[in-house]
Amino acid sequence: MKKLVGALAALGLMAVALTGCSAGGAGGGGGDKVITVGFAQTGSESGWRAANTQSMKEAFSAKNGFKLIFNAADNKPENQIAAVHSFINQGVDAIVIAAVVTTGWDDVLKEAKDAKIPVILEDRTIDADSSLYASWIGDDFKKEGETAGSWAATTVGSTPTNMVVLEGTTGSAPAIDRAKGFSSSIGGTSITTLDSQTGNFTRADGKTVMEGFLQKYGKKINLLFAQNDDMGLGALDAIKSAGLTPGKDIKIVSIDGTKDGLTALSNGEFNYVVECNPLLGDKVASVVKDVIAGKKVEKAYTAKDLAFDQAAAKEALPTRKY
Ligand code: GYE
Repeated sequence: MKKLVGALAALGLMAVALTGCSAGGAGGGGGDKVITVGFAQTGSESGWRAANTQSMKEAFSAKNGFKLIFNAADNKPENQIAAVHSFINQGVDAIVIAAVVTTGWDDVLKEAKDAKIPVILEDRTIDADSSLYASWIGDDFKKEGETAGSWAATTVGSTPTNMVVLEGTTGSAPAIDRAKGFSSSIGGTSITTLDSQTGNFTRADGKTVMEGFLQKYGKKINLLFAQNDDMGLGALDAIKSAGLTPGKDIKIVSIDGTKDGLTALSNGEFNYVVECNPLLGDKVASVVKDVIAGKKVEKAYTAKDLAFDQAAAKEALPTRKY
């Protein structure tokens, strides 16, 4: 169960630092049979996603013994289920899924199980029974939300503060879990949520939704929680067009830690950024090889995430990989 995965990850029982992990068993073709993997990616909504796709393509390369069948679902759950069906029909050796939403997976995962094709989840968790997939490799979204919320609580929580929230894709694990984590951290503070709406993890929608918030609430808004960098970056345009100064009139906290997000932070337009590591490819490839070789793998591998204030962003930017 997703809840179990979350609980175990929260307890740190299965915490594994992915940074610096080699691909383990994923190195070299060495005469082994080529492993055909179908990867059902969400789409191409954000800078985080671009980095994740690149990391996956590099890890699942021919050089590493793979044939990758890549599908991007344009963030439509029905497209993604269709892609997984097609992977099953093609008889791939393993299926990797970055699930658009947490729900609706049982039937197609049972089909994969009947066809004896192992499923590995990367990035996003799902609600299906954990017997339907071999492993999950990703980040602790609830903790990211908690970290962002703790910053807000410490920085502005003791004075009356009106917050607006740009949520990620409705029904996605990061949108659900980041909201939960953030709320738990700001409980008992003077932060009030004026409004919370989805911006679908994209810059364009972040901008449009922020324009709407500004029309409705104007200068009342003191704080923006953007559930990813891209929506926060889109919101910058809306805030500047409204004649306000981002980072000052409206403080901004976001999650991901992309180069663009950290640049906005180092310029003082964002105030705090919590990292979500997208470079999961090597670990996922190594787990896929182990599963296919019949080796025992953990049910969950959680990446370690940092958090940045302005000084930390300036220090990190010159060597930032994504
Ligand atoms: O934060 C966002 C992306 O699932 C963690 O999806 C990922 C999220 C990430 O579109 O930018």
